[in-house]
Order: sequence, then structure tokens, then C-alpha cells
Amino acid sequence: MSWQASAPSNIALIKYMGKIDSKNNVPSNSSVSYTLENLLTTVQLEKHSGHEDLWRPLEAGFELSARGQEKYLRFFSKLKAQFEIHDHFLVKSHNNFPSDCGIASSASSFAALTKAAATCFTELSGRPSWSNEKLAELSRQGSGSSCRSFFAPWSLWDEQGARGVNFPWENLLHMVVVVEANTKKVSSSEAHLRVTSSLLFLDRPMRAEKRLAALRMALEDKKWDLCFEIMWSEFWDMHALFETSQPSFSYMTPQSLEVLGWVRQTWDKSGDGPLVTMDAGPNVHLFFRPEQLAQAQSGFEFLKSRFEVLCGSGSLA
Ligand code: 2P0
Repeated sequence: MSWQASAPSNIALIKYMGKIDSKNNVPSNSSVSYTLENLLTTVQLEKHSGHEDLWRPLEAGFELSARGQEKYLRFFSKLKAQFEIHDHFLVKSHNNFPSDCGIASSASSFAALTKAAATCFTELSGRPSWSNEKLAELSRQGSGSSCRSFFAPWSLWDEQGARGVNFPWENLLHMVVVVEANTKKVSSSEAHLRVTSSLLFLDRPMRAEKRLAALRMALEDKKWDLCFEIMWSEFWDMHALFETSQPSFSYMTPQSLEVLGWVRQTWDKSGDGPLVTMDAGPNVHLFFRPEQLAQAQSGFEFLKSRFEVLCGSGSLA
């Protein structure tokens, strides 16, 4: 018997960075994200007769680090306890995007694990199925950002939990420029802890909430250039937290700056351009409106002559 589920990744426009409760991933501020429907994790659960749960790749060639497997299986035990399940399972997973390309995959992996577990455990226990909002709350305890992957295309995570939210642009074209594919020296979970040592963190929750309110209005009013400015200051704010933590750390590379420079130039030349953001890593995420397809295509041709570029949502065709 096996049970399978898939979930997409997401990228935050206003960032979750810093926690008021590390154990349960309770964030210091609200965040908003766009779901990357093309970047998926699939999880398959298979009952087995062994005495412990084991992780295995769902497709040959996919790997999870020993630390990654441990975190994944620890959360799976928590899910079993929640549903009072005592069987043991092979937990198989796979990402449809390169795992060594420096794109945070914890959002899609934990959301897919929660979905697969809920499907399997409600069937085994005969309990009623859970709403997406409740599943998101459960998944958040495994990895914070995963709670936003239950909704599309826009997700809002605030003190009421994660939920879908409507904004006018529902078919954005997303690209991530992979400037570096190495494993990060400082994990996201470590970054969440360390940023609280920065003096800039004192006002960070207030700045994030103000920016979120401003971004919501800019999206609702379809003010693309204002969205650009808000998102630009937001990711620099997060990277400034990294650079001013004690001890300080950095994800920005000369290649990241090269791509950011290209974005600036594009806006300066034509008065229009992509929205841009960065995660806790060196890679640069771009969003284009559907009517910017020609600009997106020429940007893609230029950027892919230098870096790997993946399309997270929409299509360049
Ligand atoms: C976000 N990030 O909003 C922020 C922005 C990275 C930068 O959430 O410790 O893997 O598992 O809750 O969710 C990445 O951190 O951290 C993240 P945990 P998570 O997407």
C-alpha cells in the first residue's frame, strides 16, 4: 500500500525572518509569497515491517543530506503522533528541480510530506480529512515557509495562520537565476536565530509589517513600479540583517550583484522591468507580468548565457 502527494515551492515577497518561538516556527512578522507551481516535491509513503521509519529517494539520483533526512523523519514522527499512527513507513521523496542548485526546497518538501501523511493517516485512522488551513498550520511546525505552499498563487501568513489571498496578478512569470549551486554555509534555520542579534532587528517586525501593508495596496492598485521598490528594499533589509548579525554572515556574491545590476539597467532603459527578490541565498528571483513576455524572453536568453535559469511559474513559450 502506498500514498502519494505533491506540493509546490514558494518565494516570499515580504520575508519570514526571525522567530518568536523557535520550537514551533512562530514568526516575528507576517509574510506574503507567490507559489512556484513548476517547482514540486513529490512524497510517497509506503508501509513497511521494519522497526523505524526510513527515507529513500523516490527517483534515482535524488539525495537528501543526513541532516536533512533526520529533520524530515523527526517531523514525520510528529505527524504520526498527531494522528496516533504507530506503523512504520518508507518515506520516499523527490524534487522535480535540481536539488543541488541552491533553491530552498524545504517549503515544497515539508508541505508534500504533510499532505501525503494526512492522506495516508486519515485513511488508516478513519478520521475526517483536514482543511488546507489546518494542514498548513501542521506543516509550519516542520518548516515555517512550507505553510504558504498550501495556497496559490498568493499566500499570506500572519498571526491568524496561512491562507490564500487575492491580488490582481495571478499569472506571473517567475524565473530564478541560479548564480551559485553550493550548499549554504549558514542554513535558513540558523539565519532565523542569528538575525535576532543584529541591532537592526529591533525594528525589523515593524518595518516588515509596514512594508507588507504597502505592498498589499500597491498590488491591489496594480502599481508595478511601487511593488518593485517595496520588494527591492525588503530583500536588502533581510540581507542587511545577515550582514549585521553577530557573528555576521553573507549570501550575496559578485554574481548576485551582476544580476541585480542587469535588473536596474532594464528598468532605467525602458521604465519597466521585473520585480526582484532574493531568498536566504545568493540566487536572484524575477517576476514578469504576462504582457512583459518579450522582455522576459530576451532577459532569459541573456541571463542563461551566463547562469542556470529555472522557470518557477508560467511559461516562456
Ligand atoms: C521566507 N525564508 O519567508 C524566508 C525568507 C528564507 C528567507 O523561510 O526554520 O526553511 O524551517 O522554519 O522556512 C526559510 O526558512 O525555516 C525561509 P524553518 P525555513 O521564505
